[in-house]
Amino acid sequence: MESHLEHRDRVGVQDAVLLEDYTNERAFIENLQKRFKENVIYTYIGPVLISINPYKELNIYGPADVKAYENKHFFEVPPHVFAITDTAYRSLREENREQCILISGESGSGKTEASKKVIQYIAEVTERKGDIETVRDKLLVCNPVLEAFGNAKTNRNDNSSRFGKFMDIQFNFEGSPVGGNILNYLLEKSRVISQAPGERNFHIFYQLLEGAEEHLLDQLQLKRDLNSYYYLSNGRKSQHANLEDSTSFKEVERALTTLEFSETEKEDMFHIVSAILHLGNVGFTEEDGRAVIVKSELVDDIARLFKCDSEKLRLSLTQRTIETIRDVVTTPLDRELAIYARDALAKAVYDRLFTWLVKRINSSLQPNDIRRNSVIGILDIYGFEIFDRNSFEQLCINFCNEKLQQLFIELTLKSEQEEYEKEGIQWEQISYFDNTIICDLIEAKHRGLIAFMDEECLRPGDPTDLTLLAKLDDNLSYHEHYISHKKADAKLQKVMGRDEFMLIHYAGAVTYNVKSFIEKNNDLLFRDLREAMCSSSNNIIQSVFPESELRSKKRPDTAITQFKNSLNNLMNILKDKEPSYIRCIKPNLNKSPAVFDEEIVRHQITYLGLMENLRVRRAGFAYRRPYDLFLKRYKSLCKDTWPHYPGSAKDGVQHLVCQLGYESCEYQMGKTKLFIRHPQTLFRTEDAFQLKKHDIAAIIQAHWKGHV
Ligand code: AOV
Ligand code: MG
Repeated sequence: MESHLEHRDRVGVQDAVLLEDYTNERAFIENLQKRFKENVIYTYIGPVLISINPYKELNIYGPADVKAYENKHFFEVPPHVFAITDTAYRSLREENREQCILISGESGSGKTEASKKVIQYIAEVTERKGDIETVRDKLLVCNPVLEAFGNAKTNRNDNSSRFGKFMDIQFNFEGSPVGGNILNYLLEKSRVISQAPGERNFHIFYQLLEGAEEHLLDQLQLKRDLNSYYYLSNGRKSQHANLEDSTSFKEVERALTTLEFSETEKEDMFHIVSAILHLGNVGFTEEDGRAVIVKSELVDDIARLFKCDSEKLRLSLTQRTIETIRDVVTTPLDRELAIYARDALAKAVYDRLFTWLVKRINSSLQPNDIRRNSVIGILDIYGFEIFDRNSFEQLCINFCNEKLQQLFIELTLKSEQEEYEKEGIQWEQISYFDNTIICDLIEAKHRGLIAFMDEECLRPGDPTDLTLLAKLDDNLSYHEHYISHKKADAKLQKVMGRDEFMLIHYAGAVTYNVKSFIEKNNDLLFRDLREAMCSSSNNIIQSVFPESELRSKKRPDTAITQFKNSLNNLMNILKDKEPSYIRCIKPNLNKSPAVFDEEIVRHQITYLGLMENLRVRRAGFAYRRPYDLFLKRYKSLCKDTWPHYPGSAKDGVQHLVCQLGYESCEYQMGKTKLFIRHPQTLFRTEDAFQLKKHDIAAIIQAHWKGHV
């Protein structure tokens, strides 16, 4: 049998707090690498789970694995996403504490996959009967639908989430799932009209073209040829569809059925998707400064698919009506503006369709019983992104990651401190990088980047992307995390464009190009287009383009302000819950299962603050166990406590640690828990326990042999 020590040599330690030199980054990475080589992708820092993307299917999520983690205490089993989930689920059931599982890491590191494992685990360990079975099935099929409409291939990840989601699973008092709810965050809708080289549009377009039955395609007037659609090809040769596109479409159709979408709803959805594809093919020429639609029949087809007034749609693509206090003025659009209007319509319709879809799924997940249920929320958002060219969308995505990092710092460090206080234990403060300074740079009232951006967007006159940049440069260059072109050193100036600014994020420096910032932030849809959509009799379009919107005179908040508000709401939701953390890391940039690129991993460890996390965890007491659990596990190591200790668990543990020869500086007795300073102490105890278990097993075996 492999000894505990030999095992440790081969697969490393399962909790980084057990590393002898916990300040040594090299040792920390080596430990992860050792484990990765052995296909062990999970490691802890105390209660935080680190997950390294294996980029291959591992046989660790089967029914036997679920069983192995069910109702087990965290430290009795190897690190796993199931262990994190089981702990959260038990805390919810037994202590009635609301939970959230926060998954972070950069694009392609495995967040979405981890979130699916969490749901899978919960689905498998809960009862299968009646309504609960139905809820369970529905929870499991939300993902394929959301991913079809909200995920796309990017250069970082073939299945990249282009929206954020916070999914609640609601449990009744017995701990059975009775419903769910999804909050969605800012979909990257610009992808509908164009994609960076090598990237794709949202999966659903390809799935529909590849996987739909002939009669559906006929009905939607679609051809099975990706290159026929400008929004999929951008004038280049289109990306090929994947083999999976067709299978995924079948899966989406089945999922919609499970979620109880009606035939009409499905039909309405696919009509909209198809109309958007056709819309991209509407071309314009220009006569006397007026845009003229090249193929007018195409607009008739689109109007048929949108079930809207064809003449209204045609006009809305070529003219613009502005209502002033005194009168109504209609002006023709030139070719450029007509293209802008067409694309704005495609983006708006897709974005609203996505929001409708989430709402519709939510209505299917609503629990029958409206009594107060407790929830486990799972947060899976788009990871931190640094592309060659970063735009408004990356600014929003990276801001979101800053907020999450801030929450991580607050909750892990704060909760650590609180626990010491609660248990009456002394500890020393550890310094760490607090990214609040960057969050403030972006979101502070009146003087943050968002405030200046909105000010410029809403300014009368003619704000442009460049006047916006000038305003940001003027007002923010003093800040150490904001680098303008002027402020940049000579080397940086060479690579930074004059239409760019740089933010030093917690995860690295990102250069943002301001092109289209104003347009994307204003997010306006000409009134004529909204009117055309309001004339639709497609139920979905009717519900997402209500007539009341036309009557409202109030200008909606800008895109980034809406996003900021929804993020701050989310932070408030999360703060009330007990958090668990999964920190995802990608081992290389090539999606390769065999390569552990130390530099790439080191970078992520740095910005995720994992070394600081480890130092904080170790600064005080690396290990802590409730008295009863510690006693239960190790009572066989002391004759006074074996098989039962007559007094309190705390006294029992005191006996036990004296017997084990713990020095007084090595541990402290808290109110409910034993705190152990150095992990080696616990190691010695665990080794002694393993030996004893082995001995006892041998004795029992010998005993039975003697009987045969
Ligand atoms: P992300 O959610 O973190 O990126 P994903 O969860 O989509 O990343 O993972 C990217 C890909 O890595 C998946 O499609 C799988 O091929 C592979 N992968 C990840 N985790 C595992 C695992 N546990 N086992 C096997 N393969 C895995 V983004 O959504 O881009 O930020 O916006
Ligand atoms: Mg994802």
